[in-house]
Formats: sequence, C-alpha cells, structure tokens
Amino acid sequence: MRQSTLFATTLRQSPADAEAASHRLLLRAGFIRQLAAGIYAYLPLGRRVLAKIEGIVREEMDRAGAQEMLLTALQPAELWQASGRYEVYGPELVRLRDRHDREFALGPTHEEVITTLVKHDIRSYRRLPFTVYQIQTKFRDERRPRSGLLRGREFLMKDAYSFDTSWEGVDRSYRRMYEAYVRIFERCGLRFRAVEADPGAIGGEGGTHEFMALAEAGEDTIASCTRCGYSANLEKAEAGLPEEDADGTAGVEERRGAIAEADVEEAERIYTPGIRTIEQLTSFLGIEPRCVIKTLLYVADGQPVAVLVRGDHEANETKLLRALNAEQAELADADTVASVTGAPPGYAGPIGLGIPILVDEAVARMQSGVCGANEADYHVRRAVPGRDFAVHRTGDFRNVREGDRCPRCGQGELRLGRGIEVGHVFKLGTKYSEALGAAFLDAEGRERPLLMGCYGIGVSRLLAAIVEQRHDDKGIVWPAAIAPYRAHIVPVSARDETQVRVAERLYEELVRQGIETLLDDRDERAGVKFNDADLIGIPFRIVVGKQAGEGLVEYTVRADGEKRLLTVEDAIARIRAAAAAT
Ligand code: 9G3
Repeated sequence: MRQSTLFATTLRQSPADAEAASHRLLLRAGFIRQLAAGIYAYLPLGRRVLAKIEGIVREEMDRAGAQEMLLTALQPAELWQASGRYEVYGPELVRLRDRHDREFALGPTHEEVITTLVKHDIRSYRRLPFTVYQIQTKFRDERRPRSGLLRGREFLMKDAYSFDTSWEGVDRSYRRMYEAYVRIFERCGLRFRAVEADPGAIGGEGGTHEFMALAEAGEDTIASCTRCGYSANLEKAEAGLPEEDADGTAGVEERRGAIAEADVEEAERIYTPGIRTIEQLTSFLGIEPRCVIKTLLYVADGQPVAVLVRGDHEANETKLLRALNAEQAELADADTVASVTGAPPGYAGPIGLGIPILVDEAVARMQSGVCGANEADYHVRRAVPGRDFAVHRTGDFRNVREGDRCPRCGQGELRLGRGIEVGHVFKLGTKYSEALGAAFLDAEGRERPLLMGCYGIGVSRLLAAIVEQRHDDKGIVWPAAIAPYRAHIVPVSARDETQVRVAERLYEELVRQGIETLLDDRDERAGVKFNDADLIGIPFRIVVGKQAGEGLVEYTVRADGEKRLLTVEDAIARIRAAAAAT
C-alpha cells in the first residue's frame, strides 16, 4: 500500500474530550473517525486491524467447534415481548417502526433471535449439542458513550450461543468457549484476567466469568489474590475473613453472647449538632471510621431498605440487589430519608427503624459502634448489634478493599486494579428457552427445555483495549499478529532518487514475498514521516537513508526501538523471520 493514497491522514492533535489513550491515538493515527457520539467509522487502517482480530476470533471459534452464522440487526419487538425483556430495557434499546408501523428493535444482543430460530428447527436430542456464533454490529443507546471504541453506541461483537440437553453439557460447552477465549486474547497480545462476575440482568443460573483487559482506563475494578488464582469483579468479590482475627472469628451468635456478658454499657444518645458525614463524626468524637455503623437507606424496587456497613467500608449495590432479588436499587433521596427516619440525611441509624435492615458481617461482628439516632443533630454511642437493634439479615454487602484477606485461600491479600471488560461468558440455563418455548425431545420422548450458554467478545472494544495496553508517548505499538501492516518502508527523502529506487525495489520484493507492507512515498519532511510511523505503530520499519547507495538500510523494531544497519537482503530476512514468529 502506498501511503500517498491511503485514505485519512494523521492528525496533529486529538479532540479535547478524548481522554482515553486509545480514543486519542486511534483518531490521531487515522484509524477511526467519529460520525456522532459513540458512533465511529473505521478508516482503512482501522478496518485492517479489525479484520485481523475477527480472523483470530473466527479461527478459534471454529477450532472450538462453533458454527458461524449471521443474524439480523432488525429484531421483531414480539420476540422481546415474549422474553419479557422489552419492558426491562429502557432507552438503551433502540426501537423503530417499519413502513407498516410494526415495532422493531436494533439488536443489542441476540438471545431472543437465536432461541427463536433454534426453536423452529431443533426437536430431537440427536441434533444436540451445538454452538453457533456471529460477528455483527450491536446497537445500545448508551446514555453517556465515551472513550471512543471503549464504550460506543454501535459496536462490533462476537456473540455465541450454545445449546445442550444437560447441565453437564452446558459445563462442557462453557469450558470450551472459555478456553477459546484464553487463546484469542493471548494471540491478540492482550494482558487479561478471567474474573468471577455477577450475571446481572441477563440472569443465568450457573455462573459467569468476565475477561478483563488490565488497563487504568478500564471502568471495572478487579480484585485479585496475591497468592491463589482468585480473581473477581468488585461487584461480586467476596469479603473474606475479618482482618483482625486471622484465626477465624467465632460465629456472630457466640460473639453476641460474649458481648452481653461483657456488659457493654447501654447505648447513649449524644448531641452532635450539624454532624452529618463520617469524617465530621469521627473527628467530632475522636474515633476511627471502623467504630462507626454507617446506615445507608436504599429504595429497592420501590421499597425502602437499610444497609449497615462499617464506617470504613462501602456498600456494594450488586450484592444488595442479589440479596433482595431486586431488579434495581438506588440510594434514597432526602425526602425518603426524612419520612423513614424522621431526620435529615446524616442521622440515620438502625435503632427503632421500621424497615428491613441488611447488616454487613463486619458490622454484626462489632462489639459496639456509633450510629445515627434517627433524630436531627443526634447520634448514638455504644450501640450493640443484636442488643440495641436486630441483626436478622447479615451477609456480605460491602465492597472488598485493597489488602482484605482472600476469601478463597485465606492467606493471600486482595489487590484492586482497573479492567476493561472485553469478554463475558454465561451459563444461561433455560431462561430464554422456557420463555420462548425452545424444547427438545429426550431419548425417552419427553419434552425438555434446551439448556443454553451465551458468550460475548467486544471485538471493537478489544481493538481499543489492545491500544490502551500497547502505546507509548509517540503512538500505538501494534502486536504483529493484528497490525494493519507488518512492514513500514520509510525513505528519508522522496527527492533522492537512489533512496526512492531502493525503497521501491524493497517494497516490490516484500510484497512479492507476501509481507503486508506500507510504503511512505509521500513528499514530506523526514521528521513528519518518522512521527507518523511512530503514531501508526507498524511493528517493523525499514528506513532508507544516506547509506542506501551502499545497499545498507536501517531496520527498526517499533516495540523496543532496536535499530540495526543491515543489507537490504538481511532486512528482508529479519522481517520474514519476525512476521513468521507471530
Ligand atoms: C439490551 C440492551 C443492552 C444489553 C442487553 C440487552 C447487555 C443485554 C447482556 C448481554 C449478555 C450476553 C450475548 C453475548 C454475551 C453477552 N446489555 N446485555 O442483554 F436490550 Cl439495550 O448482552 N449476550
């Protein structure tokens, strides 16, 4: 490819609102262009990378025995009404009417579509199991699309769906997809972790993992053990053993008995004028945040509920939703707080509260603590869980913290890091097959609902995640396996006919040998060419300069800046060897 004709040039700077490195660099290097918020076109360089990633995905999906299909972007609303999801999803689901005024959705995912297709074609257990997949554009009208391809409103996804007759079968299909994902992300040169996740609204009975690209630009937080392989999305990461007694704490029941004997003095109301936050309370009373019982009021599916967490912990909404089996929950507003507690925000407490109270285990283990008095300007000191307020519902309702003990091995500590979700695999079970009536006849002729799994990779998001992990201050550093070209030939001067002749001959030879090559044949200053080459990030570069007349060229590796003066033949040999190595 000759760079003088390549569509779209590099940009000197990126738009101000582009914070994420991948957003900035993919725009500046001429890989993507934005048409509207969250909606991007792929320029030729970007399309070539996308095609390479798709190729790896396709190879590994096929190797795992999945069959490629292409489903429809337009989805009849009836399917979503049948699955009951039409109402669950709000403005994020793109809806439209056709010329006959019939309702459709632009597909954000394809559980309903594929289950309906399978329903009409599969009757006998003899036709099972199988897994199908597609690589197709998805539409999700995100309220705040941001960070370029990392969170778009139109994006490329590989979504796969497995169909089995038993849970053992689902486990096999799931494991095969899981292993294919590991191979895909490794081949793409990604640093990633598979973490235990929360199935969220999609449902699914049998567990789910997210594949997280490790990157500071990631929206998700991952907790990983320093010793064992435990790794989980913060939404789900379990708060393990209490940090104070590593010998394993006595059960809450036993401890409470001990407390009663210890005869903690009775609780006492204290005047705390204008003291509303944990910081104000701890400095006003001269106590540690861990001595505070923080009372958070939520409205879960319309019902007010209180969650108690220790003053130095944060409540975890996902765990709350799961414990309440609720669809959604948000913090109560000031009016709700006032009507439930009789006080403005900042004075809520568990004593005498007439709503359900979920008590995090760390609070249940407290001997006593300071909490709100449900009265303006008052708190309570020496409140004892189980004595001064009920602890019917105890559980893990908090976010784990850096340094918490690992819930799996109990020895290691949890480290928190940011991640970009690039893959998500689910054991769905019968949620969609029952809703849509997709069943099979088993060997005894009994009708049974199909057991499903679903498996997604954000292909366009993966492209951006790779850039997040592989760039430097000069630009993108593509792994050879997915680079838009393998070799980049840069003559220093387009006016020096020796350099041009050597560059052209080198270009022809590489192309003849099947090496994808970009030739910078533009009449630009050398500095511009080198800056653009660094920005675009093609892994192997050959600079044709002053010594071209002696048959010598400079071979450069973009990843580590290695430079060598080589004969043209040796430079070609090195690029062939490097290209073959990926
Ligand atoms: C919607 C909208 C957004 C959505 C969904 C539905 C996420 C939705 C979850 C999944 C689950 C799996 C198959 C591939 C792997 C992921 N956002 N999800 O179901 F209507 Cl607007 O997509 N689907």
